Amino acid sequence: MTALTIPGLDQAPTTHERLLSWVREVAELTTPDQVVWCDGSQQEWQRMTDRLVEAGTFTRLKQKPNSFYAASDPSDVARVEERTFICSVEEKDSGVTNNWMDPNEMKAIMTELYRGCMRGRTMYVIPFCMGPLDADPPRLGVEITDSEYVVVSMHIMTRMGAKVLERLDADGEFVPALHSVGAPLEPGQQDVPWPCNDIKYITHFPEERMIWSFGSGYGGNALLGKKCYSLRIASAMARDEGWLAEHMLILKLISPEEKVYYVAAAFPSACGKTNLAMLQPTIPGWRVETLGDDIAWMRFGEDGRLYAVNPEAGFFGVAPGTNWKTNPNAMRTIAQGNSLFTNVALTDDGDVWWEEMEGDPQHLTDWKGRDWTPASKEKAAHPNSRYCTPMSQCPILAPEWDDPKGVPISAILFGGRRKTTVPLVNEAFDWQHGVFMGATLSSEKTAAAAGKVGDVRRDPMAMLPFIGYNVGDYFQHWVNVGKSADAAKLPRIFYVNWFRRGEDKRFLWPGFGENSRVLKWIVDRLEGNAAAADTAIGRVPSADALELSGLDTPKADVEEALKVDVEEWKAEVPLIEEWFATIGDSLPSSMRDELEALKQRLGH
Ligand code: SAT
Ligand code: MN
Repeated sequence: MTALTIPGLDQAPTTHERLLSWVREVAELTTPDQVVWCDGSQQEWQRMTDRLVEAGTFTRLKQKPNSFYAASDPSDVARVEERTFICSVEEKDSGVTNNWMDPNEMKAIMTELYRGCMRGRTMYVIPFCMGPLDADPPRLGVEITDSEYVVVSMHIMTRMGAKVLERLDADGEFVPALHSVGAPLEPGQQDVPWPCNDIKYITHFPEERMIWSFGSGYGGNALLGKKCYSLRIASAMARDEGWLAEHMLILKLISPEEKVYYVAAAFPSACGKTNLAMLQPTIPGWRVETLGDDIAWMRFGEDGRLYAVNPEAGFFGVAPGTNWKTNPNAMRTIAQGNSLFTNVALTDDGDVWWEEMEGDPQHLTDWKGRDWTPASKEKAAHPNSRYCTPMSQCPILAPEWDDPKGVPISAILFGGRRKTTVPLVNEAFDWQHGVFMGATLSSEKTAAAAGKVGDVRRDPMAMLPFIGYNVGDYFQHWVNVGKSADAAKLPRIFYVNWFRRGEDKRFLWPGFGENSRVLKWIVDRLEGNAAAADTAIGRVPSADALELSGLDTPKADVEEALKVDVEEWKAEVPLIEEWFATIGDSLPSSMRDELEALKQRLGH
């Protein structure tokens, strides 16, 4: 009875039966005041942003057109990994890297949380598509949310609205993604600028290809097309269908001879992924164009090569540290406006600021709404504050970024943040050895994360919080992908470390635009034009094999950055053994073989 009285519910611009019945079921459970079907139009953006300004969630920026500042609840600033679940039917299919609960048990708990949770709010239905709309098949989803912040963020980060519904009517399949901030309003109750709930669940049902999220408004917890769909659910789809869904940037490198190479690269957070995606080469004649900064879906093409598409349509980048020196192209992208900024600081003249940005502000409003001056002890912007900006505004966007075919990947890079042991660049002997490199990817914890700073943790393929199934099966899938292909057509795999330090703790390699020198060596390798020495851990260049002209760094430092120290690597072996032991029986035997082979080569 109640459902029939919810305004908007019956004004669905679709006849898709499964969608209609799911929307009705959710509306009956969550009892919103009204239902709105999102069309993705400019008018909708206008309406939503006006409403968010009125609610106090958004502050309109005076210095950037059509752009807004938002401050979250101080408790709702990041992904909540301990509240993130992979509810596969069998626990073993979730694996040691994920939290698991029986799907029926989880549904019972969350159904009670969802009951009446949209009271006093509007329920939005957002049809969206990850990746190009004319892909075959298009990867469609529908997010139901009670957050206007989510609606406008999805406008930027995904293809969404009426055009998606058209495809949906024709193709049928979609991933249902239910989201609520979990903050119902009693009649007459004043809303807060950032509604959320202390109880949070970010839940995935991989067999059903379904996502349920409750209690948080933050990006990765609430924009369900991103990590939830495009990595956790998509990795399970990819396993079943023989492709890869990875936490990788996609860049296009153009040589002075106008030869084009596409590179995909995986790094854990705070290791410069967005900066590398938009790199400005320091070596003359080389250019970089961007196709994506966070996620790559890779499928074999008819020619047997691995082709990548970026499922997203926007950048959701970490703001602090981004400036005209570290990432001029990100700065140019946001300067055009049409962007959202969350948990950064606000300047007195109505612009945004964050740590390490140019300028020397004497007074700001910090992300918690307090006065900030250079004497303040706390940072003005939260370390995980974000800009959300359309990719189409990126001045170095590759024109083929929206091509449903994707781009053929020539090299895959893995990397982490290591002070010692791991050389600047190192090429795998073959695909399986490259999978081993990815499977043992390691990075030091940064000050932003919990735990002892500098502690090395394994982050396989930089996917630790994003693998939607058992990590051992995931490694096996990577090995299988290599076996199913023509080895000569597979991307070559490299491991990079921009963060190695010398005796006095200084960085041995300058990073940023200078990383183009490493990219050049990599494509020279592909062309058979660059030397490398076989070491115990892989193929490593000497300093002479790198283009170093014009580099300020002393050659001795570069040599140090490239060094493979057998004693350091012998000390690394037990750490890898410990990591593999946690995976247990599902670890593929090929990964044990690779570890044994490494030990042999080290004379261990
Ligand atoms: O999860 S998000 O995509 O919002 C950001 C991140 O933590 O990588
Ligand atoms: Mn990411």
